[in-house]
Amino acid sequence: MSHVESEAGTPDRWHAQASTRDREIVAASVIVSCPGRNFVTLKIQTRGGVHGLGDATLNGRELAVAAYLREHVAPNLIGRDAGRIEDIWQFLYRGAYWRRGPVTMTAIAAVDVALWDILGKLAGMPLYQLLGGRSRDGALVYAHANGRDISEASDEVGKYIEQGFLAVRAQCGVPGINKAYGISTAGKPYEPAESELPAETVWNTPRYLETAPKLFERVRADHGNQVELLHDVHHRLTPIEAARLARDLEPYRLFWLEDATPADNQKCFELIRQHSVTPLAVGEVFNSIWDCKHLIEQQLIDYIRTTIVHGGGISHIRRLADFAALYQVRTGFHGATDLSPVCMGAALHFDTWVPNFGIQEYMFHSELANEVFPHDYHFRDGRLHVGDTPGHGVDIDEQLAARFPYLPRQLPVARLEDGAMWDW
Ligand code: GCO
Ligand code: MG
Repeated sequence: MSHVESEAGTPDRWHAQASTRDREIVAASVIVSCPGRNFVTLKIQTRGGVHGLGDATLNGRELAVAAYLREHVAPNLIGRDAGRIEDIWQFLYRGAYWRRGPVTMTAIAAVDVALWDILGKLAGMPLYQLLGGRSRDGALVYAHANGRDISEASDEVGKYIEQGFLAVRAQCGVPGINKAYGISTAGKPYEPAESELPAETVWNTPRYLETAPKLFERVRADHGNQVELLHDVHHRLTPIEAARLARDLEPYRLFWLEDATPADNQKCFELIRQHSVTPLAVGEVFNSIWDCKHLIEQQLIDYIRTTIVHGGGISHIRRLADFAALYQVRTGFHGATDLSPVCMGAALHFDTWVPNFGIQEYMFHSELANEVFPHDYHFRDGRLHVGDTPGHGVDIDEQLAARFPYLPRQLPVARLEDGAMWDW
């Protein structure tokens, strides 16, 4: 299969730098590596010697995406023109017959981001420039503060403020709960996928509902009203419980309350909205514009968190962001450490351009992960700033990556005290 046409002699820069023959995809390889945690990376190479990278990491289900890419996607890419980003997206989405779902959309995202990266390198431009240029100097980010109890969590918030963060997410342990969501193991950065088989945690809603407002009362008392505060419920409440929490938190003026109830049935958010003006954020487990259509159209949320990596890449998230803008819903991309620096780089370029930007989640990657994925974005004055490297500005040291083979790791599960399964 070949899509090679002759465009020799065309004078403009694009054609001067890359004829369609140079843009032909000659290789697509999947790199699975565990520099502290598992990452899946797609590398696409062109005949002209340019390569692009896309993140394909789906936490706890990494090898499903790796196999989807290796077995079902890569053979379809060989011989295609890397410049036909939209057509390749449509080919992988419509052409596969089986649409949507986290595995498919993560695989499509990896291809899409790698192609945008190639386009940037060919054009000699950073990705934000290709999207339409800068809308802002840097992307406001929020850090993760957590503690075993309220006082430890509030101290952690203080440490991030000292480091220059303007927005901090706060989570704390709940008395009587053995492992509340978001709390790290003794001094280590928070990483939920810690064991080969899922850790079993226990959940108690009444205790949590009692603790969370006290946490924010204390954080506001300790740190004042300047810092933006966020909180993640991680899908644990029923709609009416979520409504109560959202109302109880109103005095502390949260930037957002995240995943207050599972969003499978989007109408559930109507109940929360009827009772509270606390801004709501949803979407890290969504993978398509269709997953959030009702929430956005009915103005049931304020921030959409679907990411570049799990939401079909730049091409699809751009459609989602434009749709959300019609309803004044802003972006707030998921940015936990299980999204690789490749995703972070792409997300930051998007954040730098997208008019309806809200905030970007930012958990620090380990030093080792940063060495495996050298990048040019950096934190300054509460914001992340992208560089002007052509493409998304993130590369991979394949030799170093090869030294850290895949380790099976799964996310925890939650059960109620009587043993019944609950949402983690
Ligand atoms: C967040 C998320 C994470 C997820 C994790 C799952 O808001 O950062 O909820 O903590 O649980 O990314 O892979
Ligand atoms: Mg979350």
